Parts: sequence; structure tokens; C-alpha cells
Amino acid sequence: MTQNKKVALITGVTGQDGAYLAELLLSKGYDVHGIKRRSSSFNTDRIDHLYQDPHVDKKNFTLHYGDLTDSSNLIRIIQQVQPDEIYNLGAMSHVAVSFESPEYTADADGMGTLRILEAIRILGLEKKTRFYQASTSELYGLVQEIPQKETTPFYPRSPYAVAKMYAYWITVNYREAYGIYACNGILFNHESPLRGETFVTRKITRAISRIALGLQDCLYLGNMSALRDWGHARDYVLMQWMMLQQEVAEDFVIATGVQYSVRQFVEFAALELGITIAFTGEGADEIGTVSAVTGDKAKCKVGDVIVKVDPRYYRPTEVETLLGDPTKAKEKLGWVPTTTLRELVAEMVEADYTSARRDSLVKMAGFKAYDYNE
Ligand code: NDP
Ligand code: GDR
Repeated sequence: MTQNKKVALITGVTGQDGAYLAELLLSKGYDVHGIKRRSSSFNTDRIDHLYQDPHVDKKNFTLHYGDLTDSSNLIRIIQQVQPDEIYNLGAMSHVAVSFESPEYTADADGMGTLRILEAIRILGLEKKTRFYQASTSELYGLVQEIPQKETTPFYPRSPYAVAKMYAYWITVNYREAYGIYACNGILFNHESPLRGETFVTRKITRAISRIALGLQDCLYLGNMSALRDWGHARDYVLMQWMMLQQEVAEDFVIATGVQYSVRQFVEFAALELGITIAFTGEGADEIGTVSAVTGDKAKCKVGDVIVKVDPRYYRPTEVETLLGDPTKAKEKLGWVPTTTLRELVAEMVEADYTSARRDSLVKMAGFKAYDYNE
């Protein structure tokens, strides 16, 4: 039985998608290997529940130290693991940060993809190993068509998106040139309670929860008019796996087909805690003032200013609007997103409120034994 187990290798296993995908593949009976970076502090929070003692037999989840900027370790790990499937989720994934570190972003996100594809070739695994590339709706950037689908032309608007464009095309090229089963999932924004704290959705659900509990006064945001097509990461990693189970490798857009603004996301998060926010002014003057408090979870008062625009969060070039058309994924793979934005917001707020409540109890009472259910 063990010989028939499929083997998967995930880069970026410590990230949001890596954690959900590792869980999914383990539930499907895979032997899962992940590449993690060396860090001066622990960076495995999201996958600690999957950890298996290396001294135990029949382990099916193994972590390897590695980095997408180091081809020698990628070749060594791939040779050792002999994966049936590689999911390349590792990346410097923050669009705003990519303007600060453009060269590193190109190296990790663009060249990193090439390094893995070359490793497959060097090791003669072209017929064995299937490859998934985490491509992105950021490729559409300055959008040429609404909604965006597989045939919509790209116009990247950040060093991140430009690096990902190289990764997209090198994946297509290695498929055509060497017959590797390699495909791109062009994924629109997807979120969850595991989302990194500096992406806008998590920044909002975390801050609104802390504001409601009196741990923070104000949430500073950049462009609140930006429109995004937000789905749940759990739904999207299922699609990543489905894409590698087809007869023929193809590229797919993964999206919900519904669009909201950042401002609406703030309003939905506040509503979960019983706060209604009124926004006034334009651009940098824009503020969110509490206009009604109905929930017993909210400690802020009517009139409190809890959201302000801070231009420091503006980007040199912005992607104003993204809306995906997932028709191909629905028709060819039978994939449909299962989570609405309101459900996603509710799940994220609940997780962040619970964690803020713990912080609040510690702040009030210090680190003594506490019954958090009180
Ligand atoms: P995260 O930022 O949560 O995770 C990124 C992962 O990549 C982390 O495990 C990180 O490690 C790792 N990583 C970063 N740099 C390197 C490197 N040089 N070498 C090896 N690993 C590295 O991203 P998500 O999980 O949200 O996204 C997964 C992938 O999908 C990314 O490639 C992203 O660009 C892409 N994507 C994401 C979308 C989204 O909405 N979430 C939409 C479309 C595409 P560490 O934990 O140590 O930082
Ligand atoms: P994005 O996600 O750039 O779409 O990239 P992010 O959540 O960072 O921004 C979404 C939109 O919100 C606006 N915004 C802010 N963004 C952040 N981070 N912080 C703020 O304070 C803020 N205020 C407003 C942004 O300007 C933007 O318009 C994500 C990443 O996961 C990429 O890796 C992935 O490829 C794309 O989604 C699809």
C-alpha cells in the first residue's frame, strides 16, 4: 500500500495556502513534503498541528530547509523526495513590499520558478513530476477586460506582478518545450483566518476586533476604493489539487465572480461585531466614524473615529479593480467556490476576536491562569 502513495512537495508550506494544501493532501493519503526557510524565530505556526516527530516510523509529513533562491538545495530536495506533484506556492507575496525589494522579488518569484522547472529537467523527472505554479490575478493589473478570464491580456503593475508574469510564461514554455505536465492557477485574492496580518483583509478583521475590545484606537488604511474578488483559501487549494489530476495540463482562472471594495470589507467586519461605520470625505480625508453600536461585543462609542486613510499605504501603481470569471474551472473541473464574502468575513472576525479577547484578558489581569470561557 505504502508504495502506491502519491508524493507531493510544497514550496511555501508555512504560508496560508501551504497550510491548507498540506492538510488537504494529507487527508487524501499523500506523503507530503514541504520546504521551509530558515528563520531566526519559529515560522511554522500555521502547520504545527501537522508536525510529526521525526523519530516516529511511517511519517507522512516532512519538512526540509530550503529557499527558492538556491537552486542547489532545490535540486537536492527534489532528487531526494522524487515527487509526483510539486506545488510552487513559495513567494515574496506582498505587492506593496515588492516595490521595496524588487530584485529579491524577481529572484524568488520569477527565477525561483525557473529553478524548480530546471531541477525537474536536470533530474529527468519530466514524465513523472507534475508542476503547479501559483499565478495571480495581479497579472491583469491595469485591466484590459472585465471580468478577467484565461484569455484576457496581462498588464502587470508591480515588481511582484512582473516577476509572476515571468513565472507564468516559463511554466507555459516548459510545458510546450519539454512536455512537462505544468500548469498555472491564476488565482484571485483568497483569504482566511490564516491570512498574513499585513494583507488588507486580515489587517481589517484583526484591527476591528482589537478596536472593539479597546486594545487599539484606529485602523489606518490606504486605497479603500480598490475592488477585489475575494474567496476562501480552503476552496482555492482544492482547485490547485484538481488542476494536477487532469489528463492534460491547462491554465485556469480561480475566482468567485463577485467583487467588493476594501471599504465594504471594513463595513462587513464591523457589522459582525455590531458596529456600523459611516465614511465621510474623499481620499486622504476619508474617515470611518462609528454611527451605531448594536452588538454586545463592541466597546467603542457612537462618534468614535476608528478608520482613517494614511497615504503611506498607497502604492506607486495600483490595481484598482479585479473581477474573475471562473467559468472554465466550473465547466471543465466542476469546481465552485463554497464560501460567500460575508461568511469569510464572519470566520475571520470570529478568529481574530477570540485572539484579541485573550490579549485583552492578559492586558487586564496579567499572565495568570484564566478561564477564557468565562
Ligand atoms: P504567503 O505569503 O502566506 O506564503 C508565502 C510562502 O512562501 C511562505 O511559506 C514563505 O515562507 C514562503 N517563501 C517566501 N520567500 C521564499 C523563498 N525565497 N524561498 C522559499 N520560500 C519562500 O502566501 P499565500 O499562501 O497567500 O500565497 C501562496 C502563493 O500564491 C504565493 O506564491 C502567492 O504569490 C500566490 N498567490 C496568492 C494569492 C492570495 O490571494 N493569497 C492569490 C494569487 C496568488 P515564510 O513563512 O518563511 O515567510
Ligand atoms: P493584493 O492584496 O495587493 O491584492 O495582493 P492586499 O490585501 O495587500 O491589497 C488589496 C487591496 O487593498 C488595498 N489596501 C491595502 N492593502 C494593504 N495590504 N494594506 C493596507 O493598509 C491597505 N489599504 C488599502 C491595496 O492597495 C489593494 O488595492 C494579494 C496577495 O496575496 C498577492 O500575493 C496575490 O497575488 C494577490 O492578492 C492576488
